[in-house]
Amino acid sequence: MTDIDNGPQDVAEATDLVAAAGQLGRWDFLRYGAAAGVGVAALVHQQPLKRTQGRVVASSQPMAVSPIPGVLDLYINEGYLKMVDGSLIYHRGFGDRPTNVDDFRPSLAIAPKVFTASGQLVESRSYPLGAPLPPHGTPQPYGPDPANPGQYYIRRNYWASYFPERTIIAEVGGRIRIRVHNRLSKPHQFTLHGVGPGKSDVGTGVIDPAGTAMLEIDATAPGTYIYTDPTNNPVERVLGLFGVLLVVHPDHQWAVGENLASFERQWLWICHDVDSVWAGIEASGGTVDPRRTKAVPRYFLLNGRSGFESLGITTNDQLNLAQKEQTLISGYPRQLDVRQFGEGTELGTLRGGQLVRMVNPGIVFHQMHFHGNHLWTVGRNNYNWPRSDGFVDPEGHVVVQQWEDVVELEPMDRKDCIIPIKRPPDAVDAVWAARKTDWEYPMHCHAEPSQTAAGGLYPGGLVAHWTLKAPITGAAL
Ligand SMILES: [Cu+2]
Repeated sequence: MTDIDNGPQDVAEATDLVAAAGQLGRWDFLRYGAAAGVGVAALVHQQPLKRTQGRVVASSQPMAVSPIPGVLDLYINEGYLKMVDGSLIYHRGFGDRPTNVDDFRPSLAIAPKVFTASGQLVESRSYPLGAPLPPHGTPQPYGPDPANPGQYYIRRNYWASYFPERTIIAEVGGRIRIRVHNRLSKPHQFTLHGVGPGKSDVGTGVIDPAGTAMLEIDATAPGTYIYTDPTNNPVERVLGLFGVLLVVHPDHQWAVGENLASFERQWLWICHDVDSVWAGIEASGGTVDPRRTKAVPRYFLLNGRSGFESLGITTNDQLNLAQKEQTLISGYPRQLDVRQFGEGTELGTLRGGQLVRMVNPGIVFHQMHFHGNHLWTVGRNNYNWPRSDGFVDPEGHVVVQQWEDVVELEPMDRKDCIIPIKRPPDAVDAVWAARKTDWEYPMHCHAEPSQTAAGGLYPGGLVAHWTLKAPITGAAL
């Protein structure tokens, strides 16, 4: 049995969609920002309602469509996900393929995808495409740094980074083309927050049950963006309808942007929290009123994992490896001084750290606390913080690049931070010289409830760690 049913009706629909793509007059057609040179079009093509069975539209008839080259198909699905304590909790999500509520492995998040500047859509967990993959997620050094015992030169513009599920990467110059299929019984939407002119939201608008809509927008401004279903805000987002879009300039793949912080590799951390009461209301056909039923999240996830699963210490080697590749930061110690940030060496290597893009599509205020090294925060919500002449914004936040022990992450926040991967300041010479093993440091959230699962299981929540790698045996140190 296959998940994909290309019955005659589906083929007809796909043909219809392809035909429609060439004849926009048949579509409801919205255009934003043409004057600004930002080509944005939301194309909404409502299909007739399909046979309804119970509250799930077409539950016995998955609606897989024929792909259109360069177009990403997102299926709004529902299903149950196992939390860190074994509980099954109802979720919705933007999936890669149509699955039903009773599917053993529901598709509620997409494998990472890349829209290239040349117009291709490529499925890839790593980016830049074709760059060498860091073994176990750890970039290997160029060689020892003779002037700094125990430290290494790191490679500039070399290693790829791994990305978690839900990631969409778009290269500047390319076009983001997404076709969204609503397979559920209520209306939904797909919105890219802040990618439009003047950082406006761009979305499909309402997609009725069994409907399909197409969203197209040029990738123009590098940065980190959140996509969600804003319906009944924030309920659908909390139920799982969210993800992250990275827009990257193909000429600056190892930097936040031109003349901005360079990095060895990057990490995307997507925070999320799960309210099982809300999930239960929606699973039984109700609609959550977030003012009447106050949110009480009971599970807190980082890149879709919590607790021992997030830390990669399970009996599942594949899961553990994926956590090392995409979540658990690691690197070799290097000499780094943020006053000469991103400077090179005579060997063409980089004195720089690694970039952590922290993103919070959830509804909890997080306080991400790193042991070992502080982080150097370089921007928030695609506003690059200045290195001098800082200011205090209307909410009281200091806006200037700075060392942060705890990185505050409000709902819908995106923070860009450089983790320096350097010798910890409290490691005295004798300790540093005696170092033989990897040093692992916790990352936890100081909003303590987020460290639990199911209202008490500790530390079953949003946790991670980062690793300062041990000296390489045989290296000239
Ligand atoms: Cu701590």
